[in-house]
Amino acid sequence: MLKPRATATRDLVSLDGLWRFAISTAVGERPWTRTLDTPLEAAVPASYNDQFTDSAIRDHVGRVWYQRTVRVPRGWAGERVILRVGAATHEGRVYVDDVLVAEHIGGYTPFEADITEQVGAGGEFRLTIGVNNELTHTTVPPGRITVTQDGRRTQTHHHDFFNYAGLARSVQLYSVPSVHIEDITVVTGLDATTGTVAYEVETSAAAAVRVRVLDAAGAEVAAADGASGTVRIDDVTPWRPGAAYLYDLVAEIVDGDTVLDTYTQLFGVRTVEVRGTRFLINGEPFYFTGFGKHEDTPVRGKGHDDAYLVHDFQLMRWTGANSFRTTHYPYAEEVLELADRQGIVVIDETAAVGINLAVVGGLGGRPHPPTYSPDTCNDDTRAAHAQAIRELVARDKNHPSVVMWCIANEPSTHEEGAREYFEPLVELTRKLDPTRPVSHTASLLTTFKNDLIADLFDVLCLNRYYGWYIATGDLATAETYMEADLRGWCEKYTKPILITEYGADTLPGLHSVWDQPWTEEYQAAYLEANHRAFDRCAAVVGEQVWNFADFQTSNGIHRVDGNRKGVFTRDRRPKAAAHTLKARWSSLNGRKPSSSG
Ligand code: GCB
Repeated sequence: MLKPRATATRDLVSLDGLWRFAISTAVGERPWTRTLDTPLEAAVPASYNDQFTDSAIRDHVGRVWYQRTVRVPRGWAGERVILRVGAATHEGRVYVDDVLVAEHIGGYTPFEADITEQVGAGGEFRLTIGVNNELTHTTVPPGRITVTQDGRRTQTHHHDFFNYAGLARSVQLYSVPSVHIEDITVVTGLDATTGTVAYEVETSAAAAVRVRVLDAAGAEVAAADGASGTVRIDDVTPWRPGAAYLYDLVAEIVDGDTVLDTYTQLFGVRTVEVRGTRFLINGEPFYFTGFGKHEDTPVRGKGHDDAYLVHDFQLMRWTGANSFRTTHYPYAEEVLELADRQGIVVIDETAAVGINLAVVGGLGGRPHPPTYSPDTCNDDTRAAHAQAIRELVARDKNHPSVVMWCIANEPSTHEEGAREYFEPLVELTRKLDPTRPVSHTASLLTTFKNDLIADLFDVLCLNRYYGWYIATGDLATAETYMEADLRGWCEKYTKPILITEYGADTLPGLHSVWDQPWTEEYQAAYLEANHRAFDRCAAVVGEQVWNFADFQTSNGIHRVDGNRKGVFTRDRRPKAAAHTLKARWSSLNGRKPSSSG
């Protein structure tokens, strides 16, 4: 799926700004058929929850309505008019005047509607988008709605981050010519100093296609005729972690000398491979340093914000991080584009977080409902999960920064049904993209002894909290537990191990001379104890701390104004641990610590 761009044959209009806004209980039936009768306006892009002071809005479970008036540019006569919603969390319905033009399930991937038949160049229309935040056992992520004694509906789910909802990404209107490019896929290879670029251009109707490859200076380095093929770039400059280099693939639909449509797809030439216990980028072993993140900022919630994006990348670079995981859902496309340009390596995750009812039983393994059953995660959940994977790969396949797919965070992997649930999803991911490794992350409840699915995946991604949820405050024990855990996996599998989460909640300003959880010193010492264990295991190919920054969660006794495992506060000030990471990571430069055993 192409990201809309203005090109010589396409125009793009942003519909961001203030929209009329109401929750469903505040307006009557079929509110899209008239001007929304509401005193409220909400900013787009942003989650709506924290924009208002009314808890009935913040905690509303169900649909909300956004509406605005849109004028189609007068020069668009004869063009196709497409409306694109960057994300409607978790389900969206789009109306142009009285007509339903699009419906989409899945809160973090874009969707579009061709509204050419409903609108006219120069004309105005009423655009209404209904967004529903409900999570059930057949959505991704899953959740459950219950009704309180006083009749309020409440939402529960098996992830800790706040269920921010609304239109958190841009809404855009764009034009394309009647015969146009619908999609482009680029797959690159490296053959010594030559880059290979296999491309495929999909068009809306049979048409003559030509492509040109331009280097970063704009010089043409390869060209071909035809909608698919392979071109070669001599003396190629590969895309490398920390040293990004991007080429343009200029695709054109031509009729003789006339260009009917043109779209430029950026790409980088790089390869990714898992060989034995190593993770190779361009044939060289890569050691991940970085974070699990969230799209989470005050007031905006999960709303995309370019200033935070720039600043977060600056802070990551400052710590010496070379990578992050899009925990726990696909991030805005702008995030991946900046990662492409800055050479930051990305593990791209679906929104399948919390396919796990064993968490209800806790670390003590108390009885809990089965995760995989007709009444819990079932065939419909898996179908929604498969669709989430399809949409993720369709959107992000061309980003050189994306080196691995992560199809689920901390699912239940030891229960009956886990293998039946995951095997087809792994197969699907490999079919959609044979070029990238596939992973999921394993929670503390998944051990090398009880796990039923690790062999299906390429990399063992472990989320481990020794010294926090286990051996709390006892870092000597934590270090031995961590090492024993790693050794267990190493003995059973010849696969790279990536520590995708480890972290400790920390209140900035709280200090102690002793190993006291919640202090800044403890967070730093916790990380160091874990690092010593990682460094003793040769199969560990990286470490991503949980979390980059403090983030908002649902209310709960484990959380003090959110999850405080951030190395930075929610307003991006460093805790002491940020300096600990900077000292370790700055010198690594993508290589494994030399002390490694
Ligand atoms: C995890 C989850 C993450 C939580 C974290 C925590 O294992 O993957 O979403 O926020 O633990 O802090 O408990």
